[in-house]
Amino acid sequence: MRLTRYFLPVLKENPAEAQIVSHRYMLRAGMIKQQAAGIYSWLPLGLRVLNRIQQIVHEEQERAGHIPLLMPTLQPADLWRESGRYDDYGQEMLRIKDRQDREMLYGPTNEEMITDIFRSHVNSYKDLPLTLYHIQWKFRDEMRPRFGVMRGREFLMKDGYNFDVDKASALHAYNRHMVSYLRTYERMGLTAIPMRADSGPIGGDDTHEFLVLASTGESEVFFDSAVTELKLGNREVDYDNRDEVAAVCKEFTTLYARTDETHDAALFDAIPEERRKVARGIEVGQIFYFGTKYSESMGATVVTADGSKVPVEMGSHGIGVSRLLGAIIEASHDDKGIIWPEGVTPFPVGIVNLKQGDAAADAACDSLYKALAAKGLEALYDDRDERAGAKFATMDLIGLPWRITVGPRGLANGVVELTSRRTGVSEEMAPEAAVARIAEIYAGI
Ligand code: 5CA
Repeated sequence: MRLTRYFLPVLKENPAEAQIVSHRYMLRAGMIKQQAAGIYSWLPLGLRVLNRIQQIVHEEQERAGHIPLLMPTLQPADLWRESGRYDDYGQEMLRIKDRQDREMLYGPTNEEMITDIFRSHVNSYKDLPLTLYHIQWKFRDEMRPRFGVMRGREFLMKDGYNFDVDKASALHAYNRHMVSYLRTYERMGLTAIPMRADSGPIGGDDTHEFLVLASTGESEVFFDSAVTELKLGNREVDYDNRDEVAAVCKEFTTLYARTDETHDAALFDAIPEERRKVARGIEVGQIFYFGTKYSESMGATVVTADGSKVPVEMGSHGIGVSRLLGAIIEASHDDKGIIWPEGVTPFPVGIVNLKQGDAAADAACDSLYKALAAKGLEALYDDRDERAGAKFATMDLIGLPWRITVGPRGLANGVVELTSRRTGVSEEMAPEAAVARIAEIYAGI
């Protein structure tokens, strides 16, 4: 993408309404525009990252054997009357009437609708296990929408629902979600710690929240610092193997890590003092096992192997897709701007032409751009007729992890400069070597 042909409305000034760094940088980098409290347009750069995050979520869900579908944002109130949540949900639910005076709502979550889909089409244990998920916009009329996409009213969520014949199978689904989430967050460059949590209006016995540590997080968290060292890495996990999946969950949930809702001071005090940490965290996901809470009230049953009819065992599992942009920026930035991890960056590399209009510099940039494209890497080429300083400031603000700087002086010696946004370290090399290096960096991503 050539910057002169793109739409990147960066702001020079800090927007007064933004209290935290991620909100500030998302506005300044031209990623989002507020349309009403907690409701945003996603401008092209923001949309690119949002799409990248969705792609990673899809890949990891499908790897775990979970199946995508798409449910609507608007739902009939009657479904929610069946579970009893239409009245319980309160003012957070946006209630709408259509022209026939039928009561509708903008879905804050989809337990009722997915249970309705299930009961319409499945009635035998032979069709289980089944986990269906979607990535869809939600609306919660939050009392205090704030911090940009972090606590929106309209926000994008991945929500998945498992259906199983018995509790042991449903707990395996819960564990599968935990492992797939760990991998999802790691691919986004995040350390998200599963913490025992409270189930709130979703209900249920077992629930974990995934928290990214950040001083601006809304939750207070208590943990053993050793938990932050745990990594899933590239290990292969067989999602059908219950013991293997459970062992990974055990590894990640044995050390003490809880939110303030479930904090137990006695257990916490038993941790060696130097490892006892109190901090703040951003909740980027939550998984729930709630058994037959919805299947009983909504009549979703299956016939088991011995011919008896039982309510299906369920759980629901969410990832805050749009919130993740804020969380990633909170975890990865400096005073010049965002530093995208390679896994989610809107463009893999930026090209800065120090002397636009100089025949050699223009030609070198064009050929770099094409060579990168030939390797499947779309560069953002700053081809504006601007000072070098302004071009660097834009690149630093929007946070592409790698920058290739091209100028007449370097070209006279046959080199361009490759700079890491994270370390600030620059290296001179031939243009072909820079392309090869970028290709190598992104090969496994
Ligand atoms: N049905 C369940 C799981 S599918 C559910 O709704 N869970 S939730 O309430 O915990 O939401 C899932 C995730 O969505 C949260 O962990 C959080 O990351 C994100 N989320 C919740 N509310 C908001 C909000 N107002 N703005 C942005 N993200 C939010």
